[in-house]
Order: sequence, then C-alpha cells, then structure tokens
Amino acid sequence: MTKEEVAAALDEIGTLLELKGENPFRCNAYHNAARIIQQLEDNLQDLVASGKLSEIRGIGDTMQEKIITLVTTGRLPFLEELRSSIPAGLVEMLRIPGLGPKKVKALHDQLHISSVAELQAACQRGEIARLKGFGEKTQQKILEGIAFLQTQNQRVRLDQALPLAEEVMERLRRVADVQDIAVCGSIRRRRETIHDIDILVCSSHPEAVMDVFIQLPQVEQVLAHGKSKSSVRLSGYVHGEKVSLQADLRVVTAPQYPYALLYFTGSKEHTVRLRQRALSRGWTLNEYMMGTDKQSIPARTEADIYAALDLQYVPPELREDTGEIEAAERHELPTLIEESDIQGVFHCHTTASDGMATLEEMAQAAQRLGWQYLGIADHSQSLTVARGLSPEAVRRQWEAIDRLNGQLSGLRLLKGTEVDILEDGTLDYPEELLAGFDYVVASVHTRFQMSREEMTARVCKALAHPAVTMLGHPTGRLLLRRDGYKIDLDAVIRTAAQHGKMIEINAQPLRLDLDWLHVKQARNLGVPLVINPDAHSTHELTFYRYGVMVARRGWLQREQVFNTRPLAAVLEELHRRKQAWLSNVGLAGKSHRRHH
Ligand code: DGT
Ligand code: CA
Ligand code: ZN
Repeated sequence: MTKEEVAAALDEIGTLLELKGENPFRCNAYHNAARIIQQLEDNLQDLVASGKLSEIRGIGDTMQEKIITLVTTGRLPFLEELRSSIPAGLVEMLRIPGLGPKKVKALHDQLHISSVAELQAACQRGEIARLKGFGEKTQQKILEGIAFLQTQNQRVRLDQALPLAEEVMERLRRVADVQDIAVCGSIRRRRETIHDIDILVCSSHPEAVMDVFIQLPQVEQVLAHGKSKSSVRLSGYVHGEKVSLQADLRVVTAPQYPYALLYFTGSKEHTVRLRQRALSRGWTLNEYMMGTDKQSIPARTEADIYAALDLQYVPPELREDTGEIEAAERHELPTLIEESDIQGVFHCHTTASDGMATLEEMAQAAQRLGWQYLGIADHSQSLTVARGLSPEAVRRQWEAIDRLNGQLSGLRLLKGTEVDILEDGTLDYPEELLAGFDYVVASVHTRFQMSREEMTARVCKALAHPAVTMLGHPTGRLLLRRDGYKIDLDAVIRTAAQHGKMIEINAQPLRLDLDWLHVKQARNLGVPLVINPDAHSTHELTFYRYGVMVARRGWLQREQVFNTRPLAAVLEELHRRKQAWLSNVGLAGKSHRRHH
C-alpha cells in the first residue's frame, strides 16, 4: 500500500470509531497518525523495513502494528471488521455539513436512521425537530445540507482531479505515435471544481491509445470503448483521500487537433461565441475544422484560429464569456500573472499555533522555493482550538524570527499574525501588540451563523481598523463541504477599496477564497490581492500555485498582486502603512490632550 492509501485507511478507522462512540482520544490518535503518514517525507516502505516507524512522533506501538500490516499485506482485518459492523450510509451522512459523528450516532441509535435518504425523509416528517439535542433549527440545517450535497455530489476539487489527469497523460504520452496530448475542459480552464477529465490526443493510430487507456491501473470501470472516443471511471488516492471520477479520451488527427483542443477546452459559452464570429464570416467552426464546404482554413495552433477570427489569443483560464472576447477584439487582454512572479507569501502557520512544521522548517522550505520573504501569521489568542498565541508567545516568536533573520541568507522572515475578527468586529489583540507586527491578516473563524448584515458589518469594521493589512479567506467556504458564511462580498470589496486594504486569495485548494469572480471585481476597484497558501506544513506552501490559477481566472496581472513585489518594495509599503497608522494615533493622542 502507498502512504496515501495507508493514511486513508487510518483516517477511516478514526471516523468509524467515532461513529461507534469510542473515546475521542483513541479516534484522534488515528486521525493524527493519518496526517503524519500522509505528510511523511521519507519513504513509508523503507521506514517499515528498517523498523524506524516507532521513532516518529505520534505513532505508538498499536498504530505501528496496524501500519505495518497495511503496508506489508495491503489489508487490515481490524478495519474490515469495523466496516462491516457499521452501515455504510452513516459514513455518507457525515458529509452533510454540520453533522458530526455524535449526531449521526444519535440519529442511528434513536431513530434507526442509516442513510442520507432516510434522514431526509425523517426531516420532512418533522421527526428530527422533536429529537432531544436537535430541534427545529438543526432539522432545517440538515435539510439544507442534504440539498447542498446533492448539488455538489458529482464534482471533485481541482487539486484532486489535476494529479489524476497528469498520471493518465504521463502514461499515454509514452504510447507510440502519440504526437500531442492535452487535458481540456474545466481542468485546463482551472475551474475550482471538476466533473470529469477530458483528454485529447493527436495520433494516427487511435486504437493503440485506446487500448492503453482502458487498461490503466486506475480504471475502475470501462463505460464506453470506441475507435476515437472512450470513457472510463478512474479512481486514485490524492492527499490520502480516495478520488473517483469519469475520464473521456478522444483521439484526433493532426489537422483536427487545434480545433478539437479549442472545442473541448470550452467553455461552451466561449466557443459558441467563436462559432458565431466564424458564421458572420461565412465559415462553419466545429471540433474538427473551420471554413466553408470548399475551403477549410488550416491552423497549426489554437492561436492560429483566434488570429483567423481577428482575435488576440485567449488563455484557457479566461474562456468563460465574461468579457474576454470583447477584450481580445481590442487586443486588450491582460498579461496574466505566472507562478514564477510570486516572491513570497504572508499567511502560513507554524507549530507555535496549529501548523505541523517549525519556524525553521518553514523558512528552509521557503528558501527551496526561491522566495525572498516568508510572512508568518499564526492564530491569535482567543482561537484556542487552533492553539492561538498569547501576547507572550507572540513576543517569543518575534525573538525567534529576529534570531533566524540574523542567520538566514536570501530569505527574510516577516512578523505577521492571523488575528481573529471577534464577534463585534474588533481584533483579538490589543493595539500595542498589533503595532509590533510587520503586517496583520484579519480573518473570521467563529460564529458563522450570524445574519448577512451582521457578518458584513463585522468584517467591514475590521477592515476599517488601521492595523489591518489584509483580509483572510473572506467567506470561510470549504469547497464541496460547506458554503461560506453569509456576507455581502460586494460591500466588503468596496470597503477594502475605500480603506486601501488588500484581500487575500487563500490558495488552500479546499478554500480558493476569494473566488475568481470576486477577484475580478476587486481588481476592477483597484484592491490589491495577495496570494497566500495558508500553509500548515512545508508541503502546503506549494498551494500558492492554486492561488495563481484563481488569480489568472480573475484576470490579474503581476502588478495587481502584492506578493509579486520584491522584498524591498514590500518592506517599504508595509512600513508606510504602519507609519500612517501610528502617526495618526500619535496626533489623535495630542489633540486629545490639548482639549483637556
Ligand atoms: P465539467 O466537466 O463540468 O467540470 O466542465 P467542462 O467544461 O469540462 O465540461 P464537459 O466535460 O461537459 O465538456 C468539455 C468541453 O467540451 C466543454 O468545456 C465544452 C465542450 N462541450 C461539451 N458539450 C458541448 C456542447 O454541447 N456544445 C459545445 N459548444 N461545446 C461542448
Ligand atoms: Ca470535463
Ligand atoms: Zn484562517
């Protein structure tokens, strides 16, 4: 078994034990072990073989035994027994937002509910509202959660689909006579969630490619097997989670390839506009060609097709018919930001709060990424679930940062905080402490249930605070898991513009928050965006790449993203902001005294 599979098995054990009402410490031991295994940098097989597994912090004797069994035999009787002792529907019910193992267990024990469908029916009959510990509100929330699940069911996240698509492409690329290959559809456009993988191959021997495709080890089921098109159901493990989705493969000839690439990249809305444009020139445009019955217009690349239609080349991320055709007509498309433009980030966590890696480890990882600066933003004091830092702990971290900055070459650590925006819109540290940070990320982590008006006022009040540099994950959404809290984002973006505040594009692929559509809106109002990985481990620093994808979909150029600036410019800007705040406070203090 690979480490992903082992991690998924341990995680599943933790969840199943929770459903059985086991002691929380025992359940958490499995969840923690899963996380540790998944983030191992060493090879798991080697660790097992050399007997060094027990030296890893957080892996006890029993855990070690189970991991060894999984790695060496590929199965675990303990897990199999657990699975057969619990209805599969209970695990499914856990996907309903707001429904944890305790509640699921209560529903099963008291009403014998063992599937999402049974739960939905019971809610509709009003039975959940009458249950002790549930009530009318919870019943309503469960119903909304089920409806949400049903709309999201058929999709996976980009970070889950992309690696699977790449694995498949990697294999197909090596088939004889494959001249070109591309992933199309929503993956190529970098949408945040994906329904299926669309792969396009250019080859004059389609059968050979098809044969390899339908026999890939990741294939669970062959849905269709044709000469130039096949569909399969794929599955694999990504970050310890099992991912399963459909993949379509089409094989075309070299002259067809650019047309097919354009067509299958979509979006449908974008290519429909292109077809209309072709029609107005008397041409048909489809997935194989462009031209008239008598004469087709040859193209070697997609860019040739756009050029023939008198359009600037449109990058795939912009192909959503949200103004890109008009801009391409005027040759005014933005030069989009690229991964290599990023010079550092401002939001990551260390072991001081809920991160997995130390300050030193994070700094080394940032050096390996070639960054000029790394901003540390651990949680603030009231967020005890994430081990938020007390003011004393903050000061200790500042000392550690100063010390490390004295030793590091080429990387500068910046002192930041992810300060909680409290219920009333105030910040979770006193101003004297806030004044000691280089910058402040302000985020909401509690009391998601407020009304839209209250939440908007709460966040806008925080944005107006002069200590705040940027807003963190503006909606709190978790893709395919829970909607964000209710908030008027338009008002939040306007407020940010008014006070000259930045907004984060949280690049955790589970969040991608701010979303691309609002990124575009923020950009239009001149609000600077910041791409932050919100990393809780060294590996998660690489999440910044997903943030760049969102930024590109939001039409951002390098200049509109703060962390594309070099260190000197960043320091100057942060210094300027802090001086503006502190000198203002000083003036306010003086005039105060004069009046009394
Ligand atoms: P997804 O799979 O829901 O994440 O999104 P897409 O965009 O990958 O959609 P998909 O897989 O149904 O189709 C891939 C591309 O094929 C789509 O972006 C555009 C093209 N396409 C599919 N169906 C149609 C259609 O009926 N008309 C046109 N013009 N294009 C289509
Ligand atoms: Ca697709
Ligand atoms: Zn946060």
